[in-house]
Amino acid sequence: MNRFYVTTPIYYVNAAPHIGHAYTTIVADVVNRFYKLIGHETFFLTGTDEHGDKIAQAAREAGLDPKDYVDRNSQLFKDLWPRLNISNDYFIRTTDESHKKVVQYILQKVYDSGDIYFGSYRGLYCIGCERFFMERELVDGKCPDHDREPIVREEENYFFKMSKYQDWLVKYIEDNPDFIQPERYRNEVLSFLKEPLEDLCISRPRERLSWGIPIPFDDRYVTYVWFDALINYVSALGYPSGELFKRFWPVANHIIAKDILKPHGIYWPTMLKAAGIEPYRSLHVHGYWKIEEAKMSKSKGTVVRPLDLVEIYGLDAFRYFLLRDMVFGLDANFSEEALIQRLNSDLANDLGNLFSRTLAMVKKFCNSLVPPLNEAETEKEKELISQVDLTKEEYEKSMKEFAFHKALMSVWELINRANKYVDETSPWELAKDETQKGYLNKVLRLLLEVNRIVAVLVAPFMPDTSEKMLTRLGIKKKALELRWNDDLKLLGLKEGSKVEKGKALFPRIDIDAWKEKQKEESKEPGNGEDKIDEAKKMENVISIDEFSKIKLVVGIVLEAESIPKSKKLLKLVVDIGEKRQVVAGIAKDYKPEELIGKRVVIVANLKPAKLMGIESQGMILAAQSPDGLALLTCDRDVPPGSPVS
Ligand code: ME8
Repeated sequence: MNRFYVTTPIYYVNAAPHIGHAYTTIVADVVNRFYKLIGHETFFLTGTDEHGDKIAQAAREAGLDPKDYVDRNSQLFKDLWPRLNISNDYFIRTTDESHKKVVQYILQKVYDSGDIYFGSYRGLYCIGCERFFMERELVDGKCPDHDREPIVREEENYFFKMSKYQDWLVKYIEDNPDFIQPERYRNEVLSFLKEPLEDLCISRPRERLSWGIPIPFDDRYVTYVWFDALINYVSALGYPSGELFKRFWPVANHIIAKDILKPHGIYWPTMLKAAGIEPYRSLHVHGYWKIEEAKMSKSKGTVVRPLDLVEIYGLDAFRYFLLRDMVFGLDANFSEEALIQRLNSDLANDLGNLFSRTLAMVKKFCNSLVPPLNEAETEKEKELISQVDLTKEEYEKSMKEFAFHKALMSVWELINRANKYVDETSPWELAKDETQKGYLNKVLRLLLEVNRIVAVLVAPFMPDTSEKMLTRLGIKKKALELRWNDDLKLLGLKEGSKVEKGKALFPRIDIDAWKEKQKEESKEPGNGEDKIDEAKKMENVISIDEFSKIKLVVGIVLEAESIPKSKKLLKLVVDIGEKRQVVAGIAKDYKPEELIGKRVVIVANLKPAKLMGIESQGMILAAQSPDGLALLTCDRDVPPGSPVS
C-alpha cells in the first residue's frame, strides 16, 4: 500500500497560535486529506516545541514554573486544531518522556560514533533564535529575524561534526531534485553550502539553562533546542524500533516556512546521516503571511488570530482563502477584505450558486428525485464531461506539486463550466416542452453529478462543506472516507434517490457595510493605531483612469549585457519604435544571449532612474514564481511599439 507521512513544525509555546501557524497546519491537513483521498495510508503529525532559553524566559516573565507554563500554552494549540478541522494522528510535545528518551538515544549514538566532541566556542549569539550567528548572516550587525544585535558568548560545549557531512549533503541535494522544494529554497540551501559549514554547538551548560533535555554522557549540560526539536519527527513514530517508524519514515514530508529552512535543510539531514537514519523524503517550504506587506507584529496589533476570522466568516471560507490566496513558496499579504471578496465571489457566487440552482431545479422539475440519464449526448454535455476529466487531471497534478491555488483554480473551472452549461441549456425552457423531458432529465442529472464531483474535490480543503453537499445529494459519507476511484466516477448517484435543497452554502457578506463599519471603528478613540488602516489599504485599489496612465508597449530586445559587480542586473537596449536603454533585475533568471530578439512588455512612461549608475528608461514586466522570474511576452509577433492594454 502507498503511504504518506506529513509533518508541521512543532510550534514554540511562547506565543499564541496565529494565522501563520494555522496556515502551515491547514496545508498539512489538506495534503493529508488529499493523500487519503487517493488511497494512501497516511500519518499526520503536529505538536509543540517546549524547551530552550526562549521558553524558560517567557515562563519567568509569566511568573510560572516552566512546566506549568508549557502545559498551559501547549493546550492552546491542542485546543485550536480540532476547531480548524485538523486531522492529525498525533500531537507531540518535546516534554513527553518518550520523546526525551529518543533524543538521548540519538545523542548517545552519535557521540559513540565519534561525531560529537567537546570544545570551546566564542561567537555572536541571538537569544531570539537560540543560535550562534556568523557575521555574514547579520544585517547591519543585527539578527534579521529579531532586528537586534546578538550578544558575544563564550562557552565550553559539545559540538556536532556537521562539517563532516557537507559534501555528502551537497551531493544528496543535487542528486535528489525533490528533496527541497520549491526550487528557490533548494537553491538557497545549495548556495549556503558553497561556504564551509561550521560544526554545530549542540549543548547548553545547565547552570545557565536547566530547561532542556540532559545530555546523557554529561549531566552538566542540556541539549540545544534544535537538536531536541528536530528529532520529534522520528520520536513521534517510535524510533528506533516502532512499527510506525518503519512504515512511515521512508515517506516523510516536512512542511515549514522559510524562517526555519536552515535547521531543516542542513542540520536535520546531517543529524540523520550521523545517526544512521535515511534522509526524509521531501521538505516543502512556504513563504510568509504578511500584514500590510510587513511582518505580523504584536506591538502594531497586526497579529491575526485564526478563531476571530473563523467566527465571523466560517471555517471553510477561512481554509479556502488561505489555500487559494497564497502561492505555496511565495509570501502573501493578508487582508480581511480579500477574504470577503473570495467568500462572496468564489464561494457564494460560483460554488454556492451552482449548488443551490441545481437543487432548486431538481426540486421543481423532478420532485427532488435523481433523474435518469438516458438521452444521447450533445456537444454541450461532451464539453462539460471533458472539463470533468481535465479538472481531475490538473487537480491531482497540482496537489502533488503543492500548487494548491492551481488545484482550486481547476475545480473552479469546472464550476464555471457547469454554471455556463445551466445558462446554455436553460432547463426552465426545456421544462415547458414535454418532448424535451428526456433531455431535461439528462441535463439535471449531469449537473447533480458534477456537483457531487466538486464536493469530493473540495473535500481536502473544505471538509464540512463537502459533507454538507454530499448529504443533500443523498450520500452519507464522511469527508475522510471519500476515495478517488470510487467517488470521482462520472456516475455516482442513484436514480430515484432523494435530494434536498437546504439553505445557501455560503451567505454573502455585505462588503460596503463592512467597509463602513471599519471606517467607523477606526474613528473610535484608541482604535486608530491598533487596527489595520482601511483607508490606507484602499490606496492600493486604482481606477481604470489611473491604470490607463501607465503606458505599456511591446519591445524587442536588441542588445543585452551583464553589469559588472551586479549579480541581479542586466543592461538591455530595447526597440519600442525608438531605442530605449533599460536596466532589469533579471540576471539570475536569464542569460544576456537568451534575450536577444525576445518580445517583452515595457512600462514606457516611467520616469528614468539610475541603477548602479546606469540610466534605465523603462521597466520590463515579469511574473514572479517560486522558481524565479518569467518575462511577459506576446504569443504572436507584433511590431515593436505596439501598445498593451
Ligand atoms: O520555529 N506566515 O516554531 P515557531 C506563514 N519551534 N507561516 C508562519 C508565519 C507567517 N507569518 N509565522 C509562523 C519554530 N509561521 C520551531 C520549529 S520544528 C522541528 C521547530 C509558521 O512557533 C511556519 O510554519 O516559530 C513557520 O515555519 C513556523 O510557524 C514557525 O513556528
